[in-house]
Amino acid sequence: LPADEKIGLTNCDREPIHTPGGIQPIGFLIATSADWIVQRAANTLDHLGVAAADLPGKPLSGLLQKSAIDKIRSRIALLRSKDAVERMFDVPLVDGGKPYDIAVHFSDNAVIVECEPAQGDQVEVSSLVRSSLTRLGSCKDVSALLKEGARQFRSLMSYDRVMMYRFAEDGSGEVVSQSLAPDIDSYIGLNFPATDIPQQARALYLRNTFRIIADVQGEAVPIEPAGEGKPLDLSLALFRAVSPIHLEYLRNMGVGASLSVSIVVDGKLWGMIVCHHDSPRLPSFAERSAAELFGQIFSLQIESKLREQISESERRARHVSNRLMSAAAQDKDRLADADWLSELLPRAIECDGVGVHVEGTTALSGLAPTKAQFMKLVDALNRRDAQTIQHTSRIAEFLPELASSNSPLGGMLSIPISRRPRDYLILFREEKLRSVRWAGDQAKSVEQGEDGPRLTPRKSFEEWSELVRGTSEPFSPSDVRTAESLRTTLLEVVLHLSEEANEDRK
Ligand code: BLA
Repeated sequence: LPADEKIGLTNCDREPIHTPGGIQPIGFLIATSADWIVQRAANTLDHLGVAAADLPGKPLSGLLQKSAIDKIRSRIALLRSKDAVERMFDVPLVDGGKPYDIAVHFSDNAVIVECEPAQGDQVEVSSLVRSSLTRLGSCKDVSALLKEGARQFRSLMSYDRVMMYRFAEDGSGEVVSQSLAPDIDSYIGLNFPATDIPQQARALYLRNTFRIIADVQGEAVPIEPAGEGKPLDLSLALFRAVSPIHLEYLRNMGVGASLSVSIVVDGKLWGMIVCHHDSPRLPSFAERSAAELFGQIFSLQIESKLREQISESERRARHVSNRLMSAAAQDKDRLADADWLSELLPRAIECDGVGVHVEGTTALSGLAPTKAQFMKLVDALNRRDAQTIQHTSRIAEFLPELASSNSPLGGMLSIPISRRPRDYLILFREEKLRSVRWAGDQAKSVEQGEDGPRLTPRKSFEEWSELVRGTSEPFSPSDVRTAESLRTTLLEVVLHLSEEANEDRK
């Protein structure tokens, strides 16, 4: 960001993090043209004995031995898509020199070659992944998978803190499970605003599912030459230098190094496995491959459990629908029995309270507004489209007086249950802030950093609290589908009852 711009909720996502102009000094980087002429380079002095600034324009063959270049070339031939990265282990770059691990990929018209000293341990790690994946196989649902996943990932990668971070629709997120080394602070249940992982970062993590920050104190090494032409796009580069804003955030958290792996479900960034280490940490190339593999398989497992969850909730919704139908057929007053409804309905659609308004009678149960407020809500619904399901995660949109009243209500979903307007079944949800657990003092509170006090998890939480005050977890598309089908059932029941009433009158 330009130096005079203050960090805020709107400019975080304008930082061009894919072209930072530098790398983390994990190894050295060379960008070449298709005919193997070096275009740009970084950090080559320690590794090849030549300053990066002296390399542009020189052929790669003057730097690396032929066998190494042949290997790289054969790997490049394997790159099938523009987002693919190919790797090779233990390659001696110069005659008699130390072996390097190498990653290659395309960036615009350049080939990017990233080389780092080999640690040579790939075999052992891949068998470790296998055993941790076996444990995951026996998890029965998403929440068990998240818990066990954190535990397995920590035993695989040996970071001090491993968290499963799950995104909400609006890009904010929550730490939903964790595994900690002894004496490490807990972040479980903490929620953070979307800006903590801004939009362009989330987009990049969908494309490149692995992010490593080896040392939050480490200085980035510039890519030479810096000024000429389009900046080098490092979206897929492992060594990509880190946003200074994010580095400060991590330092304020007391973190020395981080690693994160995306959890991608149905093509969307569903969450991330986020790891912290107290001190700098660079897992070996092979360990990182294992982490990526773990992330891919873990994502598939989450996806499949979520599918099961959806069919299970559809099954429950059908069950609730049947119970409504048969109970109302036996006793039509049942439909005005809010206590019964507030026991039954949360099995189909998560809610904390229920209100019904049928044929002039009103009943409320569980978390609900006062009767007077409820009638105002019904009026407000009647003034809008009274024939369709309406819902909001901020009930004050319908009942403005709640905005300033410190009400525990967050969202509502209304199901019109008569042909003509006026009769409704309304579900209420609690304000999210009240249902969220805040680990409070456990998160390190850190004083003013160079970008202000904003960049700490605690400030983040406070800011997030302001954003979500008065709102609930939104009703999902699947909640709305369930509500539609309940509405159909209820309309049938009501229609049937009124026909019976007509029969009786004859
Ligand atoms: C990146 N922010 C990230 C990443 C995480 C978080 C996990 C991915 C990189 C990594 O693994 O470290 C956020 N980390 C968290 C959260 C927790 C955590 C929420 O441990 C909770 C426990 N960050 C800000 C603000 C800005 C910002 C205000 O707080 C912008 C002005 C930016 N975060 C930011 C950027 C990145 C980022 C730019 C991308 C870093 C990169 O990949 O270069």
